[in-house]
Amino acid sequence: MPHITRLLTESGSPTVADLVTRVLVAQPIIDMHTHLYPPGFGHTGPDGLMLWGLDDLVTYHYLVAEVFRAVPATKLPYAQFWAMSKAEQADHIWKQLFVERTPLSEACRGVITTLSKLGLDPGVKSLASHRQWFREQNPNDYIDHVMALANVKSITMTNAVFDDNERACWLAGIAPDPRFKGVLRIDPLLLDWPTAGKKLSAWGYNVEEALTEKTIREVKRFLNEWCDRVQAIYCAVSLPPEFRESPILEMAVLPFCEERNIPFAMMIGSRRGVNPELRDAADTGGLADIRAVTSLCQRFPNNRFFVTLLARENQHELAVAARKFGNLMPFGCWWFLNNPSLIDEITRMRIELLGTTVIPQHSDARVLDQLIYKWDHSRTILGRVLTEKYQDLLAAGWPLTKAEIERDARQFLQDNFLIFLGG
Ligand code: RAT
Ligand code: ZN
Repeated sequence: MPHITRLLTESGSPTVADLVTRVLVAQPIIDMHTHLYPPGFGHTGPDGLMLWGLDDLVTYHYLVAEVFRAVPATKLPYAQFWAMSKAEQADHIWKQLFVERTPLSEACRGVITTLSKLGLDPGVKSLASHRQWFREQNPNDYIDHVMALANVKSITMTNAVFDDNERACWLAGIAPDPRFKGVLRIDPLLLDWPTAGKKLSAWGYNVEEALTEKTIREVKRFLNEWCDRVQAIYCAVSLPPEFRESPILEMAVLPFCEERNIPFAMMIGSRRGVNPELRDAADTGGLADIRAVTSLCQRFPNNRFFVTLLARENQHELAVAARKFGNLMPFGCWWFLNNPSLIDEITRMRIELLGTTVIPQHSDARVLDQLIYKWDHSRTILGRVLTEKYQDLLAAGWPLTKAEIERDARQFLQDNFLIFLGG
């Protein structure tokens, strides 16, 4: 089989799996959706938007949900948990999920991977010494350290411009940080226009509840001003499973995106606040209607849509929809899908239907340090799937080269995003 010989000669690698792993590890990532911020947004205290370090890592909302399974609210009432300091919450979670139970869940394993890769012993019974290590880190330098460990080249933020705390930071003036790119996140505009409209009025935009021409003009002025302020590379929203259509989206947001030549990202399937006592961990997911996506792709051919859906059951139809519409880019395995078994299944299916023309993953990291594990785990799974696909291709007679594997890795982990952004 000459092609295999060629692959081996070029790479000097004994197996396709080794080669794929090496290439993926060496490929820098552009992370297209996170909830991370640079230190200028505050990096300590309850209002600091930059989450990083041990206590933020261990009190990640995925782990808060899990600790209330181990110790239900009948034993530790929600109010009592929320009244604890962040360090106390972290100690409680550590004890329940890492000391008294085996940390088998993906969110638990993530903490273990992260600590190990930082060179810290993950097997400790108390967090005290690690807490001290994190206290000694300078947040700005630590960002570089984490990005280097995760081999992430660029972090895309989620700039919630209707959030009072974040808005105040921007208005006070934020020095641009070249490591972070902005995204205009506008959920309230689409989910609750009457309330969002009142805010816009209070901020000096001349809007009425009825979507008159003047109101649409003013909504676009708001979007344009904030797009400039956050230097947004795309505009984004998270929508409930019931989402079908939205007049303000079609009349104001999509025309604005087209004029600015930026994509619109839709993350559909989140049902907010099913158990509000859990706060950030309160949400669940539900089945979306793919026709909400295909109808927009069809009727707005000059717009580009990044789309991720939260229900496992929607994944196949999303990939099929992307075969019909070149202005639709499926991305990531979102939130409750960001687990190895589901990433494996979804990535495999997407590659079978779409080849290399998909963005297989984003991190959704909320805590800086999570970049380390989210990308380590996802790279491993992408490597596993690709290895199998390359082996099938070799068996079919394709003369695979190392350069092709490198090109694929670059397309999956950065170029597909950049090219779709650029239009
Ligand atoms: O994955 C998450 O952390 C969720 O809480 C959400 O933030 C979600 O990713 C979103 O962007 O709405
Ligand atoms: Zn998110």
